Amino acid sequence: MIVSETADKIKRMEIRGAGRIARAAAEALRDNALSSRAATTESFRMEMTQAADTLLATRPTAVSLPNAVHMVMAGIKKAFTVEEAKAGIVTRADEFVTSSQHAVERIAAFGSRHIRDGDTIMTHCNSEVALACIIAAHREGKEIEVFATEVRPRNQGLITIKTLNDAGIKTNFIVDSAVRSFISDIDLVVVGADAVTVNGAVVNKIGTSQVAHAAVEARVNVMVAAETYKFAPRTILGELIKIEERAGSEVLPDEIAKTLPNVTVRNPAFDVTPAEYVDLIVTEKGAIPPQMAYVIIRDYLGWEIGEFGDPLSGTGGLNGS
Ligand code: RUB
Repeated sequence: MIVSETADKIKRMEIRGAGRIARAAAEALRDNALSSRAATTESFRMEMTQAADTLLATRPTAVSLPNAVHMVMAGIKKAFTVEEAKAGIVTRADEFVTSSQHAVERIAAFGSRHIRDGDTIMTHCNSEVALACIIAAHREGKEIEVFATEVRPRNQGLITIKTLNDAGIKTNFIVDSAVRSFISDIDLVVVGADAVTVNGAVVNKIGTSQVAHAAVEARVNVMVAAETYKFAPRTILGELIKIEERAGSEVLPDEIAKTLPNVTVRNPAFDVTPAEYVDLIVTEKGAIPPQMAYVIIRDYLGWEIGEFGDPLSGTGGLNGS
């Protein structure tokens, strides 16, 4: 798919969820490299940087996107010829997509161990990797039941209940504001992440922090499923994760909003759950307490991932090699 098409789909949320966004961006960079007619490495580099910038400008919160882009773009770094540069991008992109898919499978295997036979689970939004943990537990023969939230305003909960239904899992569908009413029926909260900061805070769909808060109050454990490429090296430097604020029309139709001149609709897409509300983050490298997020960034992503600015400055590789 050409870069502008992928970028549009990410912006419109036709491609959504942090993992899928990252893989789509890697694939778009690979296709861009393959179709390039650049005659010199310099012009190829410029073309690819423009493509990377277009993808990076789509949605600001999911750190998987810049991490994936930087890992792929690092393929150009040591290239002398256009052919080498193209091969570098293609190899890195394919590696990223494959390792991302393997990461989801490994997390499902690790995460399902924390789900017990008879557990009732609550999930919020639509996370591929959180659902993979739940489905793996079900396939292992554990009898589980799920409460899935609606997820206003974009209703990602509808995708979640379809997936759970298709997997044959007993599921309850609730409005977001019913979370606290049902939390005492829940044994474990399982959610995904768009970003994990160095201090173990988890950025995920708006409302996640309310779910986690209700869980903590009710002494229910909170498990976050997140691939290592969702951890954010730049937060080491004190940088904050930008929370995307989307159009108010997603919440209230413009025709109604314009009749209410004193009302401003606010529509942040994500929120921050502090580390203290999270019991466990399951990554493909193993399950860690959120306080160990620093170790994941240091040992598996590396400081030079390039997420600090220039997309060409990264070393890339899921192990930072
Ligand atoms: C999606 C969302 C998901 C994370 C993790 O938000 O918050 O929980 O991205 O998803 P949006 P995954 O719908 O706005 O993209 O596990 O699939 O990467």
